[in-house]
Amino acid sequence: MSAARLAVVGRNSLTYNERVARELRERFRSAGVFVASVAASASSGKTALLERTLEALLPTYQIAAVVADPAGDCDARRLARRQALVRQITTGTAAALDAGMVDRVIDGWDLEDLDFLLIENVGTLVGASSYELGEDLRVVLVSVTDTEDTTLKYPAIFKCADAAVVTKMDLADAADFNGDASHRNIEAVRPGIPVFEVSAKTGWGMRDYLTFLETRRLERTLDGLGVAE
Ligand SMILES: Nc1nc2c(ncn2[C@@H]2O[C@H](COP(=O)(O)OP(=O)(O)OP(=O)(O)O)[C@@H](O)[C@H]2O)c(=O)[nH]1
Ligand SMILES: [Mg+2]
Repeated sequence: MSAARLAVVGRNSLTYNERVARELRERFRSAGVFVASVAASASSGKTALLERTLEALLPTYQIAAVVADPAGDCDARRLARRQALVRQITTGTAAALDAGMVDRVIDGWDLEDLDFLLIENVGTLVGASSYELGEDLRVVLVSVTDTEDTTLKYPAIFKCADAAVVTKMDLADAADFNGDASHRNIEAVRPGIPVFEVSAKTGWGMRDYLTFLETRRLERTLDGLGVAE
């Protein structure tokens, strides 16, 4: 295929994704469901963060989760133990989720019944930023076992994120994690982004992150109702 043809295909597929994402966003808004996606490299703690989130919020809210992996349904089975609605997307060789995959996997769900829809993207820092999924909030994770330079090496995913979560804080000392450098690098790439430090294992730091999620959902609801600031 020629370079020109490739460029056209690339542009068309992006336009298609933007259209599907816009339709999804309108459906989510009119149903009143707040949608947050989580992206990060493999094994950085995305599913563990979702498990903790479900554990804390399920007594109060109706929550569904969509998880994506190249193969298998391990993550869906982990989350299903929390009694939430869960579906797995198997992406095969696709680098990341796109809006069409989300659209298909939520088929049949009554969105009006949901307060939150949580989406775990495929474990990669490359490509997960390419496609909007109609979400209200994009959360990017970085683990203390990653290098503090991760943000500088993979800026695209941080530039389009609304919040950053540093995970596995219980391992910070063992991993010789340099929190100042990590925060400095995140701030350099995405100035002003809220940064949360958590341990999904112990629950440390989860309160601030969960309060943030709830607040963003409430703000979105009030915006929809036209309630002035
Ligand atoms: N010590 C510690 N381990 C954690 C924490 N969060 C996750 N882990 C461990 O890190 C490993 C990966 O966690 P997952 O939650 O599966 O990570 P993931 O990002 O969903 O992984 P993929 O979906 O495969 O990309 C597991 O062994 C978890 O038990 C944490 O806060 N502290
Ligand atoms: Mg996972």
